[in-house]
Amino acid sequence: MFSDKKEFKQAFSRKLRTELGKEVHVATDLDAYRSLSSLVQDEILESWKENYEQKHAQAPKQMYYFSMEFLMGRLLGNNLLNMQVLEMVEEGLNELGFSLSKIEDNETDAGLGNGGLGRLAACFLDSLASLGMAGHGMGLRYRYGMFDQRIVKGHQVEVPDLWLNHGFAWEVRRPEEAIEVTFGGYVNSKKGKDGNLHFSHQGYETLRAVPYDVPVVGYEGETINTLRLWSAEPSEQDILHLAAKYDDYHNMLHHQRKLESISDFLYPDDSTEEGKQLRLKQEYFLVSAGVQHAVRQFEQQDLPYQELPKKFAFHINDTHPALVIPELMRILLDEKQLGWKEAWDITTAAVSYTNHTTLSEALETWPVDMVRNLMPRICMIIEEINERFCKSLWKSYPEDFERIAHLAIVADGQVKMAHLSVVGSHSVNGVANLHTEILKKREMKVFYETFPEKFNNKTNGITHRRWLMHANKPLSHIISEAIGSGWKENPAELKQLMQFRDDSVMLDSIHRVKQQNKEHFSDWLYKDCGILVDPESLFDVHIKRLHGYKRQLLNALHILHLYNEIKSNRDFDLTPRTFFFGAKAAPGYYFAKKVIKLINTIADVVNHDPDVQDKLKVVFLENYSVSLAEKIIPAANISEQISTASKEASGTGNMKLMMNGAVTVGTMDGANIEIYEQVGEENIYTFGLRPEEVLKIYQDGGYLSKDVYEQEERVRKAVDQLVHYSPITKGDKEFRDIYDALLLHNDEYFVLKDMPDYIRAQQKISEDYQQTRQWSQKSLANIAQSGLFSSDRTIKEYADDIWGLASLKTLT
Ligand code: 4GP
Repeated sequence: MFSDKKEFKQAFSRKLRTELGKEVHVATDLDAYRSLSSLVQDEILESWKENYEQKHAQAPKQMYYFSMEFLMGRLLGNNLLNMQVLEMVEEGLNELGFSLSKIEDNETDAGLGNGGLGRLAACFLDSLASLGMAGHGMGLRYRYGMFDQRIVKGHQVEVPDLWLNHGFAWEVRRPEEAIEVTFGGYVNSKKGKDGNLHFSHQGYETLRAVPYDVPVVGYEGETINTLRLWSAEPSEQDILHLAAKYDDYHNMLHHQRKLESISDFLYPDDSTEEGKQLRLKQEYFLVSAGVQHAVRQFEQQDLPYQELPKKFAFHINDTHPALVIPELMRILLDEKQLGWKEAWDITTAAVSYTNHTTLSEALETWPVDMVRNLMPRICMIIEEINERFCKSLWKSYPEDFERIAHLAIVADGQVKMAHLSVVGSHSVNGVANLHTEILKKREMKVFYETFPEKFNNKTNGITHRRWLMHANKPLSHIISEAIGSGWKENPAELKQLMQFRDDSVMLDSIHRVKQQNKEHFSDWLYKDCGILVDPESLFDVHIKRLHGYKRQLLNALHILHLYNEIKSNRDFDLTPRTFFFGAKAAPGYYFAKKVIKLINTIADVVNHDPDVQDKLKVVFLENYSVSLAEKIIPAANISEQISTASKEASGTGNMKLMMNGAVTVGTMDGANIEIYEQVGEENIYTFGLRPEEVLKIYQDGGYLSKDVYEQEERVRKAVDQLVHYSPITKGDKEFRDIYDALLLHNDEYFVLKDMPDYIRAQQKISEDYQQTRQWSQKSLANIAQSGLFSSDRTIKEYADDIWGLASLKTLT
């Protein structure tokens, strides 16, 4: 890497000249981004291969993290940080007349994910590399990532994400490592000399999976892992086939285009199963390419296949890549001629599975016929896994028909992917204590009784490098001044900040930095989005996917309640507050889109009402993304984590906000509970039904939301504004469906039930925020206790308990 600033400036200016033909004084920020990223990538490439050959080849074991989503965000800043040249580069650029943050704003987010699950995968990659572990990502190179969200007249409009338009600086195409993936056709069986049946797949179509490798640079640049993204291309062999099959050139092109479209786009649904054939094809495409690649790598070591699980671990991020199980079986059985038991032992020892949600609508199932048509041999293997599994159950639980029917992998014409994942792996984990308990005691109760040893918890985490060191440099700075910089390597050391609980200088610094961050964010918001907010107001932040259970509607109704109070009482005492929302709704999720419209309508009314003056402001941030999160999180005072208890598996936004000194208002759900345990009740605002209460009410068939509506005037007044003539409806019926969901359909997510207690918690926040010193103490406690939620901790647990993965740092 450039050894000093002078060298960097020379190299950067040279890049501008040789790649873009520009001199520094005429270069735009986009030019600067292109040159800088290319320069950094050159540096990474220098050590990437060497890194691989020297370290990974001798690595005792490698782990592949299979995921349909990797929500990476921007990579420039992160790479500079991890290569430890960020400050030097920033200074050098300043001297040349550039601002690094403006340059960074020219990088398009790599948005190859929907939300929590995809971003978790990205944090995990950062931790794996930073801990020096050989853990790589296996994903798809979607041509279009998560859609761009535009707000037009208050409505969400989806626009394709053209993230590759300026090229992706960090990828390396490796056509020489392409792999053939087959679809369709039929299976022939023949009795072999050994007396066993042998299967061969014939009459299929072939697709070429071409890998694009993205280096994942660990902290201090010592380890560089790989995120391998597969792209679908026609196979040359198949082009000849097609040419023979079609006499019309256009028909042939059309067919070919259809094949390639497999990696065209990411399904934009969070926590909801789409059930579309193309999605199943995507899943198999990723899995088949990835597993074939791994087996080839293993074969270079010249070991018996039985050793495979000692050398490779395959982790499946939710059930989407569950076909890893039958695909590995297929290779071992049909290509390597192993017997069933041997192949099965290898497969189950190599595969582990994480569940990310208990929402029933997210449970993946596929019609057996669809699986058979697309992947006939895979389907046969799944059926055989099912048959053998059911037989073994019968042996252990004779005549327990109920259990067998409950656990079967194939039933009612459907393949149940969660069942396949549990049966075909050696470890099943949830993502927060509560979530894992719910899996064990409810959602997967019978599986847990059958295989108790497989179940374990791994509470999620986030990378403190991106979310604190990079996103919030001023805060990182004061932390290091107070406790030294050991926390960067070992975030548990953040706890030492607790010594400063009563230190006025420290508390003032915490307050000042938050204030500066709010001003900085407000400036950006004004300059880039034309939205004016008051940085003196309390910044209340609700950022996540839009979903019924995440209850943005509860927040919106509370704002309506505050508005009503202000309107009915001019002297209503309210701490001035700016409510920020950032959320994308799945394009087909009608209710979620209505809520977006409602929030924008409320914003329009509240922000233009002179009676409100500076007391309330509502901002819906368009196109919420990783890079937008990095901007707003350091500026947040309040973190809204208000899901219906028991529904949010873990949450990770809650951890990012906490780490940046925001105080949570939340239900006892997911990882909020663990945050509560860390910070203590004086540093978090909890409210609402507890998970066991929610689960009990569901069991009893729900509650009568009308009762709350009738008894609670504040609730009634807010809800009525959705349908009565009001500034919100202006006589329109637009929000009738929301009203009906709350009252007619009995409020599935307990919005009304929890609203009075939410109002109470919010009132308390308004009062407490006035006490600056005490508030800074809460903020400090949140930062100090956030070390547990570093993904380094999570990854160490996965590595020790599930993957058997060691750090390569010890090998140097
Ligand atoms: C999410 C969960 O909803 C969230 O609670 C959790 O923190 C995150 O996974 C990571 O574990 N689930 C999804 C999904 O994103 O698509 O199911």
